[in-house]
Amino acid sequence: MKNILVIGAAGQIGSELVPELRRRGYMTVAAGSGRTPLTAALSEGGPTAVVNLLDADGLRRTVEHYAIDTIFNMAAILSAVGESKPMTAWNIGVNGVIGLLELARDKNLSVFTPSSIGVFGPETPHDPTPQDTVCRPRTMYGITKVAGELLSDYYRAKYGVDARSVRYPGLISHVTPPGGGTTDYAVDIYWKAVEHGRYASPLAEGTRLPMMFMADALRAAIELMEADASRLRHFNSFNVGAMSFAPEDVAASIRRRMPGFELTYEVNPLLQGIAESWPDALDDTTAREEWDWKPRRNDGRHARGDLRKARRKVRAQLSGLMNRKPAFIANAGFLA
Ligand code: AKB
Repeated sequence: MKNILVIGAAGQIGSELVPELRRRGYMTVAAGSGRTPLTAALSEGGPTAVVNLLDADGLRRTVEHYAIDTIFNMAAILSAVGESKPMTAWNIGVNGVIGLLELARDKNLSVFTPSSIGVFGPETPHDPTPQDTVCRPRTMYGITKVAGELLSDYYRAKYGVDARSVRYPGLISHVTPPGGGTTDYAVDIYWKAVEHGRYASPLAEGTRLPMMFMADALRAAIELMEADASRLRHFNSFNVGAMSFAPEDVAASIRRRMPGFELTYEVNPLLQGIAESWPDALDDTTAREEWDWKPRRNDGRHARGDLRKARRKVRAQLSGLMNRKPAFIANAGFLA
């Protein structure tokens, strides 16, 4: 891995992955679709490109121009949006991925396309969800992710393409808001806490989902791509766990900084249905064994109730958020 192209660089993961790769010394081209502008940090920190995942010729030209050897494909239509735009989800998640794998086959590229806990469904064991298990999702997002995993393994077996991936849980970050995911509440709740002092959760009390802070998510992607291929038996895709919590757990942690914070529930049946079909927690033993995966910011993944460490992380996250919104710090008086 030397010259890297990050597709979807303006998105939730891409916008933090690019600086991390550059910090680690990789020549990294930040590629957006042109719809969402790249942040100044991305465009001033190194080369950029406008790339449409579905434009094979444009993608090829960018790969050739920068002598790219590795692509991180972070373009995605998340679970909730996928339900209202199934064809777009299919185009990005399946047609985009197979086009990329064809290019990788031709140009001898390594490819990382994230998978998700969305590959699981109601028949999957939920706590913890094993590595090799039933993958029968009920969302278009999940279907595209299963197809992406299978296509990636197919291109690896048939054509020797170095395609690897992890199944991300819900990701928590404060740099770029996520868009259209079922786990988004875990980010949204902080913004609403800061802005309004209250939050109406679209997921019901007790809805526990696997979650991960962005720093770990970036490490998972980079460490898997740096891993010695001869140690890997699974390639697409690895369960990666960190922690699990429900809306009331986040609320409790926010209240430690903001005692008046109010959590109510306005359950969204679509999101609730998706969340109930997903794991409570992930068994990531395989990733730990094959490439030494270890989350740095976890809370004892399976420990219901004991969220002491998670709350510390949440407070740190809240501080990060407040650093971005100085006006709200003053208004809310958090730091008093
Ligand atoms: C979503 O909620 O759609 C994503 C995911 C877990 O893949 N955050």
